[in-house]
Amino acid sequence: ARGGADDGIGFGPSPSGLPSSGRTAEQWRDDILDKLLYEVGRTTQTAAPQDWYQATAYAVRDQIVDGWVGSRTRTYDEGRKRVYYFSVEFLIGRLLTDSLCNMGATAAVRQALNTLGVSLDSISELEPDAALGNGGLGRLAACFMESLASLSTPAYGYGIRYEQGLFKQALVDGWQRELPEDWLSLGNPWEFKRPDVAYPICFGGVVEHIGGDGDKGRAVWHPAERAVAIAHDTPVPGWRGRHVNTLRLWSARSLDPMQLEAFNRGDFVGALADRAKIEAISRVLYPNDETEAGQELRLRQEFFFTSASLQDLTRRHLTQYKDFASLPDYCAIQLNDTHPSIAVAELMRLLIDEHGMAWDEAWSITTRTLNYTNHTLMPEALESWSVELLGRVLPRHLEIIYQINWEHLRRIAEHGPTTDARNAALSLIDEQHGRRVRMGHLAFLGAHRVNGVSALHTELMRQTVFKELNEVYPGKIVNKTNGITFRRWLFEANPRLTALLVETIGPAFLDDPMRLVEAAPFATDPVFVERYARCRRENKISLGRIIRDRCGIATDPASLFDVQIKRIHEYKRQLLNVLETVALYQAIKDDPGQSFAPRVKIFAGKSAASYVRAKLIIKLANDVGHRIDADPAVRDRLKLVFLPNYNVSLAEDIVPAADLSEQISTAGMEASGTGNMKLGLNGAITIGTLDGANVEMRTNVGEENIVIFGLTTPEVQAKRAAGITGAEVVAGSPRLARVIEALKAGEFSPDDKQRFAPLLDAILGADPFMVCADFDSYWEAQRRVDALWADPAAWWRVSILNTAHMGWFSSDRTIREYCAEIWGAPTD
Ligand code: B1H
Repeated sequence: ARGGADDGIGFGPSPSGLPSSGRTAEQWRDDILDKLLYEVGRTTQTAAPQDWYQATAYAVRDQIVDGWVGSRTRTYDEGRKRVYYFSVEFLIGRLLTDSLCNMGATAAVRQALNTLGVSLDSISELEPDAALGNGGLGRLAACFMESLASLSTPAYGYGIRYEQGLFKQALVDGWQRELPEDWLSLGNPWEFKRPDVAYPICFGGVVEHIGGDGDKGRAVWHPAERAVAIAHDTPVPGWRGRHVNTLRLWSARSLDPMQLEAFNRGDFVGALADRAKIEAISRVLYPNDETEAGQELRLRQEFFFTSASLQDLTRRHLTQYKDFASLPDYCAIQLNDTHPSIAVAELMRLLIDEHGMAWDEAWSITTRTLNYTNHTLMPEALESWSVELLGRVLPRHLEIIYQINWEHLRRIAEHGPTTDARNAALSLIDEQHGRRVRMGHLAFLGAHRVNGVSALHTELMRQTVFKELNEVYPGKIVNKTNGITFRRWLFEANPRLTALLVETIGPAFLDDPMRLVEAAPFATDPVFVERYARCRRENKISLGRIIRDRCGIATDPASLFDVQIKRIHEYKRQLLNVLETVALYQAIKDDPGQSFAPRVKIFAGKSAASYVRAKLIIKLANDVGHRIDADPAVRDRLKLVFLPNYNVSLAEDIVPAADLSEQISTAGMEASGTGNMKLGLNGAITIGTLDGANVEMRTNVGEENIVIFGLTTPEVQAKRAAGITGAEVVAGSPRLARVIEALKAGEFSPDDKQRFAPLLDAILGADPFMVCADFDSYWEAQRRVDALWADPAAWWRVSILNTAHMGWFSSDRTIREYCAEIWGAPTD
């Protein structure tokens, strides 16, 4: 049911192979000149590249706004159910190229700018990445927003308008340094500030109980502090610009510019300090990935955006539908991990205290409206708040949580005998670690559905963290395997391959990703193979320029580009990859005659600022890279480069140029992964463990088209239980032993021979991430990769089949599943 008169855009074929809107280059030229003069206040004579970027963005935005208004009207008039995606992170990246792609305007705008002597590519690069997220979780939220719009599902993304996004990473002598990210310093042409859309957000104070109903009754909260949340809206156009949703991000302001009373008393500094404390809420993104910060400011951030969003959507619902009983029929809320899980208590509070509803009805509405996605089982990432902190910052919410827990444990007791141990596992309160509220448990109880993000991860949720809750609420946990938007990760990131595919199998796959499978028969067609390989080569030349500019290292596009790009984490095992690089270096030096594939190992990724071991892994990769680069004996056969400041835009440059995709986490630890899908879609062959969505990638592409190695999840569990140390493993692996020896001897850190001792101690001891245990298997898998590389026909067949079989990993498929099985929300 795609196409039709209502979109106002007559998409037809264009030279790039992508559809184009009906707007001509002349029309765009007029629009851009108009914006340059009246929005930016510059003329063609005075315009700097930044001004051209702004003018172009404003011109494109105008076209988006028409669809935005139309989408909102349709949602309202037709009484369509709305989806609300609550996420403390949205890792968006740049919006100009994305908007142009979805509006079908790339070719015409490029041409319009050309006639003005301006290059679209160079002004696009002036746009700073909106980096309001850390990694996969935040990027997933951005892909989902794009797919929701592309499927015409009415949706709002709700989050925080951080003034500073994820820090910029610099490498100083191979060490990570964090620099502030001022993405808003030159303005943001995509957002609309809504000073009139503002809600009070309260903290602290005391609670007064009014009326009857005991602990389930109504209360009045007398807060000690009040902030104001102000909305900033960014339109999110879907593919072909037909439907446009809203990303609404909140910024914090103090209630009155300066607390007047203190000001009048003469306490200027005190008044300003209170203001600064409130405005700090939306100042900066916490740079942790999969580690809990546990600080008061983080709790305030989480409550701030959750409360504002709930106030906003309940007001919208009440305005349209007049009462709350129908809330679950017209509104589905998704909690992206536990970060917004205070929503369970806040929605209860709004319904009971602010709107006078009885507890039981409020609970029924809450648990039919909220849903929760879990993204990790790693203990250090499972959020919990101490009762002391929660009671101080959100006293009324702590009461509500206690009451929810009481009702929950009472219901369990009614359903038959139970034990203390079982009750302790089921309780919202963890008594083992000094009385803490388990936010995952709270989200679970408050949700209609709880989902994991890959088949394996969901099964592990049932067996581990939510084992007891799953027994009490069987069927509540469902799986929704992650996906990625093909618009950004294929059409925009890889225009060469996209054009080739359109030419070869026609444009149908642009709207139906499963039709990529029609490329499969061409995997053995010499003409197609040659053209596919040429796309890759050109992408590698482009990436080679970036590597040369940023790392000062020349690369040969004939080498195998072996890529590991993601946050730096011990469980993701960049260390395993570096150790294998050292082993390969030693093997090449031993016997230069051996036929290893010439490789460029490409790393990129940030470490949390406080994650000492991860930062040391970055330093090790850099030290190994420099050593190899300085050695003429291997220089043309092996290189290791570490590209600084990994972000969405750099990913868009690396992904289309990758031959090999490293997805080598310890089995059972990567909930899904999404980089694996981006790289596979662009034809990189995966070397990986049976972890996260790699498992489903193997099913989709076939075992013969993926290189799997290493311990499986049950084997990891068994090894761990057996308590075998890394040192024992090394004793049985001469190759690994030699690598360890070289590192111990300081071969890669002659200036500080002990530098890497902490890394070695960790893997030689308990080796929790099985780096030693998986080393030989990984080495052997890499040699299978070498053998495949030596047979170009076989290599390209596998590569093309990866592209052809990745359709299922479109986030459109994921979102359709959420709509049908969790949200009851419409598509199209
Ligand atoms: C994922 C996180 C995460 N899982 C806590 N958990 C954070 C947890 O700031 N924090 O406190 C930030 C992030 N991120 C990732 O989610 C998984 O590791 C990936 O495997 C998965 O693909 C991704 C999206 O589901």
